[in-house]
Amino acid sequence: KSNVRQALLDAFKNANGKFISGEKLAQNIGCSRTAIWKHIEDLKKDGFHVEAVRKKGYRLLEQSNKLSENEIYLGLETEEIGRSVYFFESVTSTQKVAKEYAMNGAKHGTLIVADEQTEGRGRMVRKWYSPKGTGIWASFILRPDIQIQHAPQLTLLSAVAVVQAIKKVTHITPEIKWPNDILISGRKVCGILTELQAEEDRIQSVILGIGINVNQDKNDFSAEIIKKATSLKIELGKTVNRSSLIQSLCYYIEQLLHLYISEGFTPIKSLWETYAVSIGKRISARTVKGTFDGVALGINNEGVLLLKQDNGDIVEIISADIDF
Ligand code: BT5
Repeated sequence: KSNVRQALLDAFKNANGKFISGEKLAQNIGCSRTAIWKHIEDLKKDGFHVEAVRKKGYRLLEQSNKLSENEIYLGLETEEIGRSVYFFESVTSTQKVAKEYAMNGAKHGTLIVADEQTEGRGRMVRKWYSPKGTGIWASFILRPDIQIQHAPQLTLLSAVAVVQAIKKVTHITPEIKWPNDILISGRKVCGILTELQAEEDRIQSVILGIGINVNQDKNDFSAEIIKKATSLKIELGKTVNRSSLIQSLCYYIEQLLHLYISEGFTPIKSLWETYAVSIGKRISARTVKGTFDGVALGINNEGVLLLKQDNGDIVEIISADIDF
């Protein structure tokens, strides 16, 4: 990535939609006006709307809805999360790409985003539909200094981050269905997949996969999921800017991670509980050990779901699909 381009984006960001002259840009960034002009042409190719007016200079108009590394970088309010961002037009799965980057030493906060996934994955061997140009298909490489058994807490932390980011950008407050579904009006708008790479009992990296349905229309969903899935556009009635949502997601992940590292899981748990749908309700949990029916009491400090069966026994559910 070119430094000039980055500096240019920063300058536009600071100008807040006002004009800056080519001369001033060249001076501040320390390159020729021709170089500025060339980089502006590149930005336009990436979908930025840069307006050029004689005697006034350049200004950046509203953001485009095309994803790119620079589009995500512009407006990022974080120190670590998303600061290293890699964008791909099409990949098999961002989880796969992120794992390779993690193995090659990618730093904490590195973000892999794709416009399309051809083999997007859910938990187990389930499929995650990731059609082109409509959603956020993203994997974060995290290197938190925590013990392996606490890793499931990161899924819950991420769910809170997704809820807060969606709320910030759309003013809709989604609900969390334990452990990893984000719902709006009872339909799934986002799924989260947390995968670990560990050695002995130390975490090498956590690959946090987040899939958000953003701009799909109703008929964009396959028959398999049309009844249970939704998108932000369907719920809001208008298109949502994906870059803004990614930036917001980075922001909340970073904030919540700071909170988690400094104060532990307790504050994350209470945030999670304010957004959770199933607590206090009768649910049915399908696990590898069979199906358990009862009332969901809540989560414990490990992020494990507590289910009270009709005979009064309390079962700890570590991983399951929940019906209610
Ligand atoms: C999940 O699994 O919900 C985790 C999904 C994680 C996707 C992200 S995208 C970026 C990263 N790269 C990947 O390859 N994956 C991650 P699970 O709880 O197992 O739910 C999977 C089920 O959700 C499927 O069996 C379908 O029923 C349903 N589903 C599939 N695609 C969907 C979509 N786009 N929207 C809503 N539901 C969907």
